Amino acid sequence: MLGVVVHDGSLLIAGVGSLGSIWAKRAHENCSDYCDLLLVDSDEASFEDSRHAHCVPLGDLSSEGCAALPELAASHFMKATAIMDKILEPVELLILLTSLGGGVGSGSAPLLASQARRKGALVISIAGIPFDDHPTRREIASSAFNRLDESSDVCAKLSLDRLAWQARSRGVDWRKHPSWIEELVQGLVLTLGQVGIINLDLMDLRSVVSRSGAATMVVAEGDPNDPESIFLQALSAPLASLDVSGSTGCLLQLEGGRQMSIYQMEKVADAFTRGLDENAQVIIGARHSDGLDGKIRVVAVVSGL
Ligand SMILES: Nc1nc2c(ncn2[C@@H]2O[C@H](COP(=O)(O)OP(=O)(O)O)[C@@H](O)[C@H]2O)c(=O)[nH]1
Ligand SMILES: [Mg+2]
Repeated sequence: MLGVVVHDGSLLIAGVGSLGSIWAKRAHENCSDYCDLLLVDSDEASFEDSRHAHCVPLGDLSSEGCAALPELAASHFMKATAIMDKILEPVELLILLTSLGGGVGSGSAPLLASQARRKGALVISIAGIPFDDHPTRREIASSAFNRLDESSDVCAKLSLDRLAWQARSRGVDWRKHPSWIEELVQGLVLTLGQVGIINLDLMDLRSVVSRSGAATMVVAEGDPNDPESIFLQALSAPLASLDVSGSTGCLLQLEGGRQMSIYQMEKVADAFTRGLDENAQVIIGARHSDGLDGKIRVVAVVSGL
C-alpha cells in the first residue's frame, strides 16, 4: 500500500541548540514530505542548509551566543514566544531533539515544550545527556532534564556515551550521523503520517502516553523470522537506561516488506509485549514499506513505567 501524504503542518520536528539542530536536520531529511522543521539556536551555523525550515535565532547572532548560560537562552526565548505561537499553531505532535548540558538546549527546550503543550500539542522529547567525564555539564543537564520531562508527554534520555559507542561500531561520526535518532524519528513520523495496513494515529499515541508514569521509546530492525533478536536490539538502544518490564501501555508500529505475514507480525509483537504488565494497553499498527524487503522495523512507545 502506498503511503498517503497528510502533510498539513500537524507534525513538527524541532532542533534546539547546536547538537539538537544537527540531529533535527538529519532526521527531517528522511521524512520531509510528512513534517515541518523548526530550528532554534543562538548560533547562526545551525541555520545553514535549512532553506525550508522555520529558523528562530535567539539573541543577537553576532554576539557571543549563550555558550553555557541556560538562563540567558531562556530569556532570549521569552522574546520569541509570539513567533513560536504562530509556528506552533497547526502542530499536533512536536518531536523535540536537543542535547542538554550547554546553554540553548538546557535553557530553551523546556520552554518550547511547555509552550507547545499549552497549545494542545503532544510533545515527545529526546534529550542528549553529556558524557560521563563532563560532571559540570551533567549537572546542568540533570536540572534541565527535569524541567523538560515535566513539560513533555514522553521524554527519553539519550546517553551521548552510548550514542558515540554505537556510531563508532557503525563507523560513522556520532555528531553528524546519529543513526539511532534518525531511525526513531522517521519511524514515528511515518507511523503517524502515512496510512498503513492497520492504522495508528495521534489519538492512539495520546492514549498510550497519557498513562501515569514515565514513557520512553525504541526502534529496532531485523529479520522477521527472528523476533527475539529484534527485541534485544531494541533494548540495546543508546537510551540512558531502559527497563520496560511491567509497563502498562505500549504503542507498537510494525513496518515490513510486502512479504511480511500476519504470523511474523504476531511473533514480533509478542516478543515486544511479553514482558509488559498483564493488563497493559497494547495498540498495534502495521504498514508495508518499499525499502524493507525481508526485514521488519519496529517502533515502540512504552508508557506507565
Ligand atoms: N564531548 C562533546 N560533547 C558535546 C559536543 N557537542 C555537544 N556536546 C554535548 O552536548 C551538550 C549540548 O551541546 P550543544 O548542543 O552544543 O549546546 P547548546 O547549543 O548550547 O544547547 C554539551 O554540554 C555537551 O555535553 C562535542 O562535540 N563533544
Ligand atoms: Mg550551541
